[in-house]
Amino acid sequence: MPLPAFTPRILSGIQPSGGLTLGNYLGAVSRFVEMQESGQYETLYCMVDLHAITVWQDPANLRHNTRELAAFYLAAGIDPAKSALFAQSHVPEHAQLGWVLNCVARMGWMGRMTQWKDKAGKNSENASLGLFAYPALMAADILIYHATHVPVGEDQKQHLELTRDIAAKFNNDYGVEFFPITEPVIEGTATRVMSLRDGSKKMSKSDPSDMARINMSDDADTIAKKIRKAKTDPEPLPETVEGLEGRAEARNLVNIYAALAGVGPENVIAEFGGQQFGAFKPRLAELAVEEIAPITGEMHRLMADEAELDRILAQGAAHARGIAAPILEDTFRIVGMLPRQ
Ligand code: ATP
Ligand code: LTN
Repeated sequence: MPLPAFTPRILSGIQPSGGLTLGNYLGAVSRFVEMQESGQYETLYCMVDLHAITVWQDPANLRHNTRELAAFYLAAGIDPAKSALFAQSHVPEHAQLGWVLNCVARMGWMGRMTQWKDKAGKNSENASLGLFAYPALMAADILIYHATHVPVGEDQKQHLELTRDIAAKFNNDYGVEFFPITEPVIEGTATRVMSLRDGSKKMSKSDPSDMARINMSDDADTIAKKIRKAKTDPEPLPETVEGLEGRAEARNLVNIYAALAGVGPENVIAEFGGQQFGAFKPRLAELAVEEIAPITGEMHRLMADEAELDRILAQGAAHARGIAAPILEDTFRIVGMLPRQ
């Protein structure tokens, strides 16, 4: 049976766990801005601080990182007049629905999540219960707004499939058509920006090597150095996109260039095909600096005015609660915690 029509609505989140990479920008925030500007959706973006504390966070750092992430969103183009921007913990309905969904999700589903396996590692007995339940809270982040679309990087695909399973099981268990079956939006040339040191690994803020990533806080010289030293193979760039097959590092640099320039990889190959990395890398560095430096500058400006940032976040949380509260109330009615209407 088709589900009722839902308002086209976007929710996405990033953890304020410190350090923001070019992967977060190209794979997530730049896409969030595009979707905000498309005018086709209501847009809500948050700092998922409840997710961040699934691994220990120093309180002073968490406060700082949450403001820094808010500044990043704003500097990259999230406009508080168009999108709700808020801290997840300030909208208590996330955690409240999270509990209900903990009771819908199955242990077996959670145990299969690759992020859980990666992050808990061999020492899962000592991982927090929150880290295990992480994807059910993520489902709540999305479903508390009846969000229809969720833009994320490729690494979040499995969590979004789980969100769909949780929504379908809730609907089925209670015989309702209440939660939408959310669509992941994993599009563009930068859905998986890879490490600069190893083309088979995701560029990550938690990589022990700082040379593996470009941080949004890196200055021009650091960015240029990291790109100059990025791992490549000895061949020149291929003449066709197909020629990137089996050349993970070359493909990654071409994709980063394409995403930064807002073109397809075929345009980058048309311009640089046949050239050596020695010629391509300085051009890539220039482009990266051109894109990142104004964002970093604006982040610093915004972070100097904490009161203004906090005001924007309070306004975002109030807006978000206006949507979330009636959906939580309906959920409680469905589950039997409030009288039927
Ligand atoms: P970690 O790398 O420590 O696991 P993370 O950066 O993946 O952290 P988040 O900060 O929560 O974790 O990620 C926020 C968003 O950025 C998600 O949508 C994620 O898919 C996206 N993202 C993160 N890294 C990349 C990457 N290398 N390429 C594309 N998208 C990315
Ligand atoms: N798990 C995500 C962060 C996240 C998220 C969300 C993304 C938490 N809740 C809701 C999209 C929608 C990650 O990037 N690590």
